[in-house]
Amino acid sequence: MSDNNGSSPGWIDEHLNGVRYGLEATVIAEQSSPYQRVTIIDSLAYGKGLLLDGCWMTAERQERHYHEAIVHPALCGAASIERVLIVGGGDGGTARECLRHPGVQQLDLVEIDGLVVELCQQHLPSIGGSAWSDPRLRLTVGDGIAWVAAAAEASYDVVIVDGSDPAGPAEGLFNRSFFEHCRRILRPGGIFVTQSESPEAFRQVHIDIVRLLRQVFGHADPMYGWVPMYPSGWWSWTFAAVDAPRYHRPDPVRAATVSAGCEIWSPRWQRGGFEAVPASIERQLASPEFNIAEQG
Ligand code: SPD
Repeated sequence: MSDNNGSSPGWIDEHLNGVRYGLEATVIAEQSSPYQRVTIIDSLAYGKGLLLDGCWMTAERQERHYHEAIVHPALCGAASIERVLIVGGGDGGTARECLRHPGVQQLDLVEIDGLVVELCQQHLPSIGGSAWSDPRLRLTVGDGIAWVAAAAEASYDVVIVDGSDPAGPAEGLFNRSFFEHCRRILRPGGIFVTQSESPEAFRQVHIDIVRLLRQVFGHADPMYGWVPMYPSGWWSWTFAAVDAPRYHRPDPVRAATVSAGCEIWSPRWQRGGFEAVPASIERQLASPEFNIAEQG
């Protein structure tokens, strides 16, 4: 990433595998926590934004691509949505979208890095919006992996993992043991979802996540969309359930409640996102050889 903290904008880039993804912007705050470097920028194209360890996380004028996509297929599909857990999501955007559903009675948000919450509340208040003052939100600064391991069996209707890439503090959010605990704490009819990286820029990571979730939950399907500031811009979220892939069937009343206020998500957009599995990934996920080779 460029060290651009002057008064005039310069290029700020995430570098990945020989490609850089950049915005013309000014750094307005940068601090290190025990977990990572937290950077807030002000960009010409997308407004203020957040990077963690030099990787793009969110920005005011495109965060809806990500937050609407990770929330509404789960919140519209689960049998009940009274109790919802978000692991990560310290910018507040996922919480804001969850709390647009009147059926949510308690939303636990467990973010490991208090500095992310602090800087986002200070510099990016529109992303969390009214979520930060909503009495249904219970914010805990702590380890989401330990939270999930300690949570009672069948205690959440929806579990949302809004972490960063599988390196650094988010690494433990992508393994079998974590996913098994997430399955254990889901109520019958519940839905799990995690951001599952880019089918282009993180292809193998993406495939491994989908495959592992299918093994652990029984049903798991990736939904594809776009987050223009992320590597390649092409992104995915993978939804999982034990009893049935109920994330494919949005409840019409819940969908109608939120869809008029959405910029990206609608039941139709969601159908397209689940259908848009690239042919080679569909073959790879279906291949018995691939699944045997990947086990162990
Ligand atoms: N490569 C970036 C992946 C980031 C996923 N989480 C973003 C946080 C937005 N709430």
